[in-house]
Amino acid sequence: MARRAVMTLFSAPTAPWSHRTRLVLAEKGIAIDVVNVDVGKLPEDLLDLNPYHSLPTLVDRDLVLYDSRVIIDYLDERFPHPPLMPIDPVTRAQFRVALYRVERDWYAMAADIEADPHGKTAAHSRRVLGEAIAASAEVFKAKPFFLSDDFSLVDASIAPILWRLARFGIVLPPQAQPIVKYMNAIFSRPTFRASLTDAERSMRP
Ligand SMILES: N[C@@H](CCC(=O)N[C@@H](CS)C(=O)NCC(=O)O)C(=O)O
Repeated sequence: MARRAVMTLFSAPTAPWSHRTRLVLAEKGIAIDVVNVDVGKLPEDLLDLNPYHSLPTLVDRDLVLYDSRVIIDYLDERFPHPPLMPIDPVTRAQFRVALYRVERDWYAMAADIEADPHGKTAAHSRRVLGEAIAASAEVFKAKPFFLSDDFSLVDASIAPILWRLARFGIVLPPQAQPIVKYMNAIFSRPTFRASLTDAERSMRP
Protein backbone atom coordinates (compact mmCIF):
# COMPACT_ATOMS: atom_id res chain seq x y z
CA MET A 1 0.00 0.00 0.00
CA ALA A 2 1.04 3.63 -0.46
CA ARG A 3 2.98 5.00 2.52
CA ARG A 4 0.76 7.19 4.66
CA ALA A 5 2.05 10.13 6.69
CA VAL A 6 -0.11 9.47 9.72
CA MET A 7 -1.81 6.47 11.23
CA THR A 8 -4.76 5.17 9.29
CA LEU A 9 -7.88 3.57 10.69
CA PHE A 10 -10.04 1.62 8.29
CA SER A 11 -13.42 1.93 9.93
CA ALA A 12 -16.98 0.76 9.34
CA PRO A 13 -19.16 3.90 9.63
CA THR A 14 -22.04 2.21 11.50
CA ALA A 15 -20.43 -0.65 13.45
CA PRO A 16 -19.92 -0.54 17.25
CA TRP A 17 -16.44 -2.20 17.05
CA SER A 18 -15.21 0.61 14.81
CA HIS A 19 -17.07 3.16 16.92
CA ARG A 20 -15.28 2.22 20.15
CA THR A 21 -11.96 2.58 18.38
CA ARG A 22 -12.90 6.04 17.07
CA LEU A 23 -14.05 6.99 20.59
CA VAL A 24 -10.69 6.01 22.12
CA LEU A 25 -8.92 8.05 19.41
CA ALA A 26 -11.12 11.07 20.24
CA GLU A 27 -10.60 10.71 24.02
CA LYS A 28 -6.85 10.77 23.47
CA GLY A 29 -6.94 13.51 20.82
CA ILE A 30 -4.93 11.36 18.39
CA ALA A 31 -4.50 12.72 14.85
CA ILE A 32 -5.36 9.93 12.45
CA ASP A 33 -6.64 9.41 8.95
CA VAL A 34 -10.02 7.65 9.31
CA VAL A 35 -11.06 5.86 6.14
CA ASN A 36 -14.74 4.94 6.07
CA VAL A 37 -15.09 1.56 4.45
CA ASP A 38 -18.15 -0.25 3.18
CA VAL A 39 -18.03 -3.72 4.82
CA GLY A 40 -19.08 -5.38 1.56
CA LYS A 41 -16.44 -3.53 -0.50
CA LEU A 42 -13.11 -3.65 1.34
CA PRO A 43 -10.23 -1.88 -0.44
CA GLU A 44 -7.53 -4.04 -2.06
CA ASP A 45 -4.78 -2.83 0.32
CA LEU A 46 -6.87 -3.80 3.35
CA LEU A 47 -7.51 -7.29 1.93
CA ASP A 48 -3.73 -7.72 1.63
CA LEU A 49 -2.96 -6.40 5.11
CA ASN A 50 -5.57 -8.11 7.27
CA PRO A 51 -6.06 -11.88 6.83
CA TYR A 52 -9.47 -11.66 8.54
CA HIS A 53 -10.66 -8.84 6.24
CA SER A 54 -12.28 -7.22 9.25
CA LEU A 55 -13.00 -3.67 10.38
CA PRO A 56 -11.64 -1.83 12.20
CA THR A 57 -8.03 -2.20 11.07
CA LEU A 58 -5.30 0.19 12.21
CA VAL A 59 -2.15 0.84 10.21
CA ASP A 60 0.70 2.62 11.99
CA ARG A 61 3.69 2.61 9.60
CA ASP A 62 4.68 -1.09 9.35
CA LEU A 63 2.36 -2.16 12.14
CA VAL A 64 -1.02 -3.56 11.13
CA LEU A 65 -3.54 -4.24 13.89
CA TYR A 66 -6.96 -5.80 13.73
CA ASP A 67 -9.62 -6.64 16.25
CA SER A 68 -10.89 -3.54 18.00
CA ARG A 69 -9.72 -4.78 21.41
CA VAL A 70 -6.14 -5.20 20.21
CA ILE A 71 -6.34 -1.72 18.67
CA ILE A 72 -7.70 0.08 21.73
CA ASP A 73 -5.18 -1.65 24.03
CA TYR A 74 -2.38 -0.53 21.69
CA LEU A 75 -3.67 3.06 21.56
CA ASP A 76 -3.84 3.21 25.36
CA GLU A 77 -0.24 2.03 25.67
CA ARG A 78 1.19 4.01 22.76
CA PHE A 79 -0.57 7.26 23.82
CA PRO A 80 -0.64 7.04 27.63
CA HIS A 81 -2.45 10.36 28.28
CA PRO A 82 -5.12 10.32 29.48
CA PRO A 83 -4.80 6.73 30.72
CA LEU A 84 -7.93 4.71 29.96
CA MET A 85 -7.22 1.79 32.29
CA PRO A 86 -6.77 1.82 36.08
CA ILE A 87 -3.30 1.28 37.51
CA ASP A 88 -3.68 -1.28 40.27
CA PRO A 89 -3.67 -4.93 39.14
CA VAL A 90 -6.92 -5.94 40.86
CA THR A 91 -8.97 -3.08 39.38
CA ARG A 92 -7.32 -3.62 35.98
CA ALA A 93 -8.32 -7.27 36.11
CA GLN A 94 -11.90 -6.31 37.03
CA PHE A 95 -12.03 -3.91 34.09
CA ARG A 96 -10.68 -6.62 31.76
CA VAL A 97 -13.42 -8.98 32.91
CA ALA A 98 -15.97 -6.21 32.21
CA LEU A 99 -14.49 -5.77 28.70
CA TYR A 100 -14.63 -9.52 28.15
CA ARG A 101 -18.28 -9.66 29.17
CA VAL A 102 -19.31 -6.63 27.13
CA GLU A 103 -17.60 -8.10 24.05
CA ARG A 104 -18.83 -11.65 24.55
CA ASP A 105 -22.41 -10.77 25.51
CA TRP A 106 -23.37 -7.23 24.47
CA TYR A 107 -21.38 -7.01 21.21
CA ALA A 108 -22.40 -10.54 20.21
CA MET A 109 -26.09 -9.75 20.74
CA ALA A 110 -25.73 -6.45 18.89
CA ALA A 111 -24.24 -8.40 15.96
CA ASP A 112 -27.22 -10.82 16.02
CA ILE A 113 -29.64 -7.90 15.84
CA GLU A 114 -27.73 -6.17 13.03
CA ALA A 115 -27.36 -9.39 11.03
CA ASP A 116 -31.09 -10.04 10.66
CA PRO A 117 -33.21 -7.48 12.58
CA HIS A 118 -36.49 -9.28 11.88
CA GLY A 119 -35.27 -12.82 12.61
CA LYS A 120 -35.88 -15.04 15.64
CA THR A 121 -32.30 -14.77 16.89
CA ALA A 122 -32.56 -10.96 16.82
CA ALA A 123 -35.82 -11.03 18.80
CA HIS A 124 -34.13 -13.17 21.48
CA SER A 125 -30.99 -11.04 21.55
CA ARG A 126 -33.04 -7.82 21.69
CA ARG A 127 -34.82 -9.07 24.82
CA VAL A 128 -31.70 -10.49 26.52
CA LEU A 129 -29.56 -7.43 25.73
CA GLY A 130 -32.26 -5.07 27.03
CA GLU A 131 -32.50 -7.10 30.26
CA ALA A 132 -28.71 -7.27 30.66
CA ILE A 133 -28.36 -3.49 30.28
CA ALA A 134 -31.23 -2.81 32.69
CA ALA A 135 -29.71 -5.26 35.21
CA SER A 136 -26.41 -3.37 35.10
CA ALA A 137 -28.06 -0.04 36.03
CA GLU A 138 -26.99 -0.26 39.72
CA VAL A 139 -23.33 -0.23 38.65
CA PHE A 140 -23.79 3.29 37.24
CA LYS A 141 -25.27 4.77 40.44
CA ALA A 142 -22.19 5.38 42.55
CA LYS A 143 -19.67 6.86 40.12
CA PRO A 144 -19.86 9.04 37.00
CA PHE A 145 -18.19 6.36 34.85
CA PHE A 146 -17.98 2.56 34.96
CA LEU A 147 -16.82 1.91 38.58
CA SER A 148 -14.61 4.98 38.29
CA ASP A 149 -14.31 8.76 38.42
CA ASP A 150 -12.48 8.59 35.10
CA PHE A 151 -13.53 7.55 31.60
CA SER A 152 -12.04 4.15 30.68
CA LEU A 153 -11.88 1.58 27.89
CA VAL A 154 -14.98 -0.01 29.47
CA ASP A 155 -16.96 3.23 28.96
CA ALA A 156 -15.58 3.48 25.40
CA SER A 157 -16.86 -0.04 24.76
CA ILE A 158 -20.28 0.31 26.41
CA ALA A 159 -21.16 3.68 24.87
CA PRO A 160 -21.42 2.52 21.21
CA ILE A 161 -23.94 -0.17 22.25
CA LEU A 162 -26.00 2.28 24.32
CA TRP A 163 -25.97 4.79 21.45
CA ARG A 164 -27.62 2.14 19.26
CA LEU A 165 -30.46 1.13 21.61
CA ALA A 166 -33.19 2.87 19.58
CA ARG A 167 -31.74 1.43 16.36
CA PHE A 168 -31.84 -2.03 17.97
CA GLY A 169 -35.48 -1.52 19.04
CA ILE A 170 -34.60 -1.71 22.76
CA VAL A 171 -36.58 0.39 25.25
CA LEU A 172 -35.16 0.45 28.78
CA PRO A 173 -37.53 0.01 31.75
CA PRO A 174 -37.97 2.84 34.35
CA GLN A 175 -35.62 1.09 36.82
CA ALA A 176 -32.79 1.64 34.34
CA GLN A 177 -32.82 5.40 35.12
CA PRO A 178 -29.17 5.47 36.35
CA ILE A 179 -28.02 4.13 33.00
CA VAL A 180 -30.11 6.74 31.15
CA LYS A 181 -28.37 9.44 33.21
CA TYR A 182 -25.00 7.84 32.40
CA MET A 183 -25.89 7.73 28.69
CA ASN A 184 -26.80 11.42 28.64
CA ALA A 185 -23.52 12.34 30.34
CA ILE A 186 -21.42 10.23 27.96
CA PHE A 187 -23.26 11.34 24.82
CA SER A 188 -22.79 15.02 25.64
CA ARG A 189 -18.99 14.71 25.86
CA PRO A 190 -17.31 16.62 23.00
CA THR A 191 -15.08 13.57 22.48
CA PHE A 192 -18.12 11.36 22.01
CA ARG A 193 -19.64 13.81 19.52
CA ALA A 194 -16.30 13.85 17.67
CA SER A 195 -16.25 10.04 17.48
CA LEU A 196 -19.52 9.85 15.52
CA THR A 197 -19.77 9.38 11.77
CA ASP A 198 -22.64 11.06 9.90
CA ALA A 199 -24.45 7.71 9.77
CA GLU A 200 -24.09 7.25 13.53
CA ARG A 201 -25.23 10.82 14.24
CA SER A 202 -28.57 10.01 12.65
CA MET A 203 -29.08 6.85 14.76
CA ARG A 204 -30.63 8.85 17.61
CA PRO A 205 -33.13 11.68 17.32
N1 LIG B 1 -13.91 -8.84 16.94
C1 LIG B 1 -13.80 -7.96 15.80
C2 LIG B 1 -15.14 -7.90 15.10
C3 LIG B 1 -15.13 -6.94 13.94
C4 LIG B 1 -16.21 -7.22 12.91
O1 LIG B 1 -16.99 -8.16 12.99
N2 LIG B 1 -16.22 -6.37 11.89
C5 LIG B 1 -17.11 -6.49 10.75
C6 LIG B 1 -17.67 -5.16 10.39
S1 LIG B 1 -18.87 -4.64 11.49
C7 LIG B 1 -16.31 -6.88 9.53
O2 LIG B 1 -15.18 -6.49 9.40
N3 LIG B 1 -16.91 -7.60 8.61
C8 LIG B 1 -16.29 -7.84 7.33
C9 LIG B 1 -16.21 -9.29 6.98
O3 LIG B 1 -16.44 -10.11 7.89
O4 LIG B 1 -15.89 -9.55 5.84
C10 LIG B 1 -13.35 -6.60 16.31
O5 LIG B 1 -13.59 -6.27 17.48
O6 LIG B 1 -12.73 -5.85 15.56
